[in-house]
This record gives sequence, structure tokens and C-alpha cells, in this order.
Amino acid sequence: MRLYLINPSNPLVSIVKVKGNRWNRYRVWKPLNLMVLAGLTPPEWEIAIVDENLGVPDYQAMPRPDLVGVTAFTSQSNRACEVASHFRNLGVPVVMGGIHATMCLDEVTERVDSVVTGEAEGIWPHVLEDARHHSLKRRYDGGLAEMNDVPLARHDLLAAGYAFGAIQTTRGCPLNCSFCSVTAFNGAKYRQRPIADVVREFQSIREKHVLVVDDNLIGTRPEHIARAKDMFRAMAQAKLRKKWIAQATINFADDEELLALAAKAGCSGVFIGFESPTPEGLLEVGKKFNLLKGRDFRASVRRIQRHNILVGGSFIIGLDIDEPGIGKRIAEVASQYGVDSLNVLFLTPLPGTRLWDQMTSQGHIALDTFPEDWKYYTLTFPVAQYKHLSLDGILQEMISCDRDFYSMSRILRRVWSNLWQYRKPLIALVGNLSYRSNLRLNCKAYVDFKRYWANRHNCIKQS
Ligand code: B12
Ligand code: SF4
Repeated sequence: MRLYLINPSNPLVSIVKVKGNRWNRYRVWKPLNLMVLAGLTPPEWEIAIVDENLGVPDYQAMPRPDLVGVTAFTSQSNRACEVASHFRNLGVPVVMGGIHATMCLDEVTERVDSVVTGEAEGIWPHVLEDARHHSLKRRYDGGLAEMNDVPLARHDLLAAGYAFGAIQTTRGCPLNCSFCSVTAFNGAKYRQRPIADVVREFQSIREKHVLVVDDNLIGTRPEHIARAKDMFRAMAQAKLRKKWIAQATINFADDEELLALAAKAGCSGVFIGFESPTPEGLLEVGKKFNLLKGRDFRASVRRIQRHNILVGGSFIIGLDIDEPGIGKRIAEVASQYGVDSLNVLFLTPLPGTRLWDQMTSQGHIALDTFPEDWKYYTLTFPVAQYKHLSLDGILQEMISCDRDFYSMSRILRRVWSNLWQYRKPLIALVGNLSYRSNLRLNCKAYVDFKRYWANRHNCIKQS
């Protein structure tokens, strides 16, 4: 029995495509979900994982599979359905799973043979059994998995072509920020994998650099943090010789022992969601957590950096509180906090989030001709109507934020401070130049986007 597991490409992710900028090689990440599915698949299945982000293969020239499994983020869902329709035309059944299939079940059910919602660990072997007996059901629900059931991902199946390996050590997030799908999909209960599994899986990864995909690396409660420390100790003891980056909340900065252990275990960078430069903005997105204990963000960032760990900051533009000038303000605040890199995204109503419900009820979703418009749900385009910012206005805010934060003078200042603190000046320089050289690509993409937006709204007026 032959199984293809496919990660569809997203043409709009070309904004960070390798062609346009060779540094973007560092932004092509492994589809860990398909490697986990492969780990759940019994040996009688011969598996190939196809990652279209590395190039779309000639499917005609490939041997006919018995089953195809496709994953998709919302922004990839149209391409996922094109791939599905290619194989369905050949009479090959197609199963789709992942975040978009779960959040837009009815839409996806019409476009594939079978849909798996939720996490796959508890259900995928049954799906495969049904496929073997030609009795696939239209829908399956995996719910939330037991972390003991998460298999070691099949890192051997996607061996070449990536700068980073990938691993997951926890699932779920108790914080439930309004714009984020994680709590809706993976639940509010913070679930941690057995430490021995994490260490064994790390040992099976060939890449020297690894992305830990967890949404919230250390969790929020003392028992989460105690377990994170145990995990870092075990990783250090195992002498993994890996450098890894991860996503964490700002409380990562609050415990010197935790930071020292993370660094010893190989942590070289963390992405932290600051979201908004103002307390009002944080309240608006439901991230009060960042405000606890009268936090001093600059001191927190500095504490992390002292352990030789780079800090990437993430912010959002388009909150109700955001007025003209927000772009420069974010660049200024991020520089004051002292982050090594900045990633700013447009507030985007992803299906299944609290923000989606809110914007739908207010009629604020501007690009809402689905499924076509999903391709712009990459968080790099403003798909909604924003309270104080027009379409042109919000694009200008993003451009001025990026130009300001990634101006040559600011980059040099950051690299200098990096050098001075004996951290990682070269990585900081490469990272910053990579962002900077994407600015031109972004501006081009905005021109096309505005054309698309104008056509879409003319069509609506005419109809
Ligand atoms: C790592 C990651 C990335 C990596 C890409 C990894 C990759 N190639 O898969 C990078 C950094 C590139 C990335 C980019 C983006 N990401 Co991202 N990312 C994640 C993150 C943090 C972890 C994903 C992961 O590996 N999870 C571990 C695996 C094991 O879990 P899983 O994917 O859920 O898979 C399980 C089930 O879903 C299911 N399953 C999945 N696929 C399939 C397929 C079949 C056939 C079956 C049966 C089951 C199944 O089985 C798996 C095992 O249980 C998630 C958050 C999250 N917790 O999922 C966000 C997340 C998926 N990303 C998100 C977004 C929005 C993006 C971007 C669009 C925006 C951005 N600028 O960040 C981009 C663009 C990507 C694109 N191609 O369009 C959103 C997606 C929401 C949505 N509705 O689409 C998430 C949920 C985060 C959030 N804040 O809401 N991302
Ligand atoms: S944005 Fe981060 S902190 Fe907020 S719910 Fe999502 S994963 Fe949790």
C-alpha cells in the first residue's frame, strides 16, 4: 500500500521565497505534522512525504498511490484542494487534516473524500485501516491526543533540503489570545511529552539547528516550568550538540535557573509575542499575561540575552487601538525593548478564533469570498477593515515600521550592541539583512494585493 503525505505550497508565501532572496532558505521549515503522521503509520504502508515548498514534483511521473493525505494551514487550503482534485481524478482517495480542515470542516468536506479533524494520534491508524478496506468515512475526529501517544516523528523521510530540523515537546496554551488558533485547536490544557521521548527524537534529527515548534515552550504555571527545567537538564545531559530556537511567552525571562538550563540545553533564540506597544492593545487581544507583575520589557529581554539567547519580537498592526503612526511606534518600542529582530503581522481573523467571531459579527472581514480569499490569510496582508486605518494607511504603517526597524543605522547599532555583549553578531546581522532585503518583495506584493482588493470590491459593487 502506497501513501503520499503532501504539504501544499502557497504561492503567496513567495513573499519569503528562496528565489527572491537566498537568505529565505532559512525560512523553509519542515512539515512536522506529516512526519508525525508517518510515525503513526504501520509498516505495511510505503510512505513518501512531498513538501511542495521545496518544489512541486511531477505527480504524473510518480507511481500511483493508494491513498493521499494532505495537510493545510488556511492560506494553503486552495492549493491543497487542487492537489486533492488531481488525485481524485485518478480515482485515488484523498484525506485532508490539520488546522484548516478542522476549522472549516464543511468547506473541506465538499472538496476531499475524507476529513480528519483535531489531532491525529488517536484516529489515523483507523483511517488507514478503513482505506485498506475501501470503506473510508467522510469524517473522523481525533480530538486531543494523549502525549504518550505522540510517536517519534519520521525525520528520516525528509532528510535533505532544510536548514532546520523540527520537533514538538508540548501542545496547547492556556492563554487563548483573541487572534490565535492554538487554544481553539490544541486546547487550553498545557500538555507535555514524556521527556525521554523528546530526547530520543532530538537524537534522531540530523540537522544541527532545530525549530522547537511549541507555541509556548515553558507554559505558565510553576509545574510547567519545573518540567521544562527537567527537560532542559535531560537534553544537556544527553549532549545533543544541537542549537535550537523556540517560541515562548515573556515569563521565560523570569527565572535565571530556567534560562541557564535552556542555554545549556542548546537554546540559541526565542520568539516572543509582545503583540502591542500599549497595555490597552494587550488587553484588546486578551494577552493580559504580558502585563502581570508590572513587567519591564527591556529588562526582561536583556535577562534572556545575557544567557546568549537571541530574542525575536512579534507585534501586530491593526488593533482597534492602533492609529496612524503605529508603525513607527512599534519600531521604536521594539528597539527600546532591545529585541534582535522584529516580525510584525497584520491582525487577521483566522477561522475558529475569538477574533473571527468578533469581526464576523461586526462585518469587518473585508476579503471574505471563500475559499479563494484564503490565500491572503498569511497574516502578511490586511484582509479586514481596521478601525482607524484605511487599506493604504495600514500598508504604509507596515512599510514604515519595517523601514524604520531595519534601517541600516539601526541594524548596525544592534549588531554593535550584540558584539559588545559577546552574543551572536553574525547571526543577528544575517537575520536583520534577510528581513531588510524582503522589504522590496513585500512592497511589490502589496501592489498586487491592492489590485486584487480593488477588483474584489468592484465585483461586489457590480453584483
Ligand atoms: C511551525 C509552525 C509554522 C512553520 C511551518 C511548519 C510547517 N511547514 O508545517 C512556519 C514558521 C513556516 C509557519 C508559517 C506560518 N504559519 Co504557522 N505554525 C506553526 C506552529 C507553531 C506549529 C505547527 C506544527 O508543526 N505543529 C506540530 C504538528 C504535529 O501539529 P499539527 O500541525 O497540528 O498536526 C497535527 C494535526 O493537525 C493533524 N494533522 C495535520 N495535518 C494533517 C493531515 C492529515 C491527512 C491528517 C489525517 C491529520 C493531520 O495531525 C497532526 C498530529 O496530531 C503552529 C501552531 C500549532 N500548534 O499548530 C502555527 C500555525 C499552524 N501557523 C499559523 C499561521 C497563520 C502561519 C502563517 C500563515 C502566518 C505566519 N506568518 O506565521 C505562516 C504561513 C505558512 C503557509 N505555508 O502558508 C496558524 C494557522 C492558522 C490557520 N488557520 O491557518 C497556527 C495554528 C498558529 C496560530 N497562531 O494560529 N508556521
Ligand atoms: S498567541 Fe501565544 S500565548 Fe497567545 S494563545 Fe497563541 S500560543 Fe498562547
